Amino acid sequence: MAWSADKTEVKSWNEWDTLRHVIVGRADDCHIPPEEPALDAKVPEDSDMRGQWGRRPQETIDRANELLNNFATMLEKRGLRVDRPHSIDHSLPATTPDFHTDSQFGCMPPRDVLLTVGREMLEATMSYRCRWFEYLNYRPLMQQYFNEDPLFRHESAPKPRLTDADYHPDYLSEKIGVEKRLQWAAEKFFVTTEEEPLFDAADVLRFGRDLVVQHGFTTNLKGIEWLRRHFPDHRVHTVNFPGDPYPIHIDATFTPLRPGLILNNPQRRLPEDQRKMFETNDWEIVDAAQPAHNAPPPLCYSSTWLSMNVLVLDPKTVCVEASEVYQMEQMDKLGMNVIPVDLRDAYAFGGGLHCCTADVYRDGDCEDYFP
Ligand code: ABU
Repeated sequence: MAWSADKTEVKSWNEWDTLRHVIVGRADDCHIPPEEPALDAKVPEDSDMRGQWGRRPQETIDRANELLNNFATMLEKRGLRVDRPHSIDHSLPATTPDFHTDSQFGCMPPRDVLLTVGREMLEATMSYRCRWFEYLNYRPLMQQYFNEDPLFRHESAPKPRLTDADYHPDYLSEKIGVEKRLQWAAEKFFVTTEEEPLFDAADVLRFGRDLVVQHGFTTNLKGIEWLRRHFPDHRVHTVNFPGDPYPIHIDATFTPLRPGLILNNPQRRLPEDQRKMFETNDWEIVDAAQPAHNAPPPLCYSSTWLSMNVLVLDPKTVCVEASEVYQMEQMDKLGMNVIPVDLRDAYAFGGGLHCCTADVYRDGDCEDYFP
């Protein structure tokens, strides 16, 4: 049956089928959290974020919200239904019997927290202490979907304890250096240990029957094993990208655009032995264009490769950040219709166009793209 805006239905099996209903994050009350092990490991040693924490300046929150609101309005004008999170008070500390941190993060970006697989939305374990309660920003929406869609499955992965046993102390030293980080990434030695299952939803890409999951700082092997057991009808593939010294979230590294075509970050190439399933099924893996910027904007956790963090609206249409001229040009050459979206001033709040959204409904069913 065709999708109707009057009826809530949760369903999304992949990253590219026609998007009808989506969540767009908000910058409300976003904080830079105090130092903590896994978050620290992601911040480059020369970053302007080192040693800073507290509520983000109001003018930057307002500007990011302006861009996120414009993005949401543009999607609505194209006929999509857009929902927004309900911000909790992120200035409150996150405290459990096992840890305490003085503030939380925000309700950006939803893609890190919510994983939609078919008719299910799964709240990820998360791996930063400051993000432990972040699912609460989305609970009003989850309750609404549960009330309105009788087939919706609302799931939450086991909340991790996030004691010090979850983090390798080697990553806590003041100066590690990029060379050492690259060596550790090649050895698959990441900041998170195998104490308990950990994953962020943005480490998972959905290809119908197949889920491709990045092993890195925010997702450990036990987290991937948990996903494998949780989705027994899926094939779950572990990937890693040794060229990335700060490996969190797969969506500025590996970007499927449509069946048969994936962009790969040229500095973070998928190793040869992990390409087989794509190559034997005639999928093309193309190097992404260079970012247009030499550095991320101020107080930003992410790399310049948010250039390839795009939102696919359907297999022929893609939203690309408006200043990313090389990425837009490449998309055009690949036969995509490009919608430029101004979002760079919101990058600092946790990411780009893919990060700041979470799928609720896409057309299409669960296909097997790698028979
Ligand atoms: N959340 C995506 C960030 C990835 C990157 O910094 O490249």
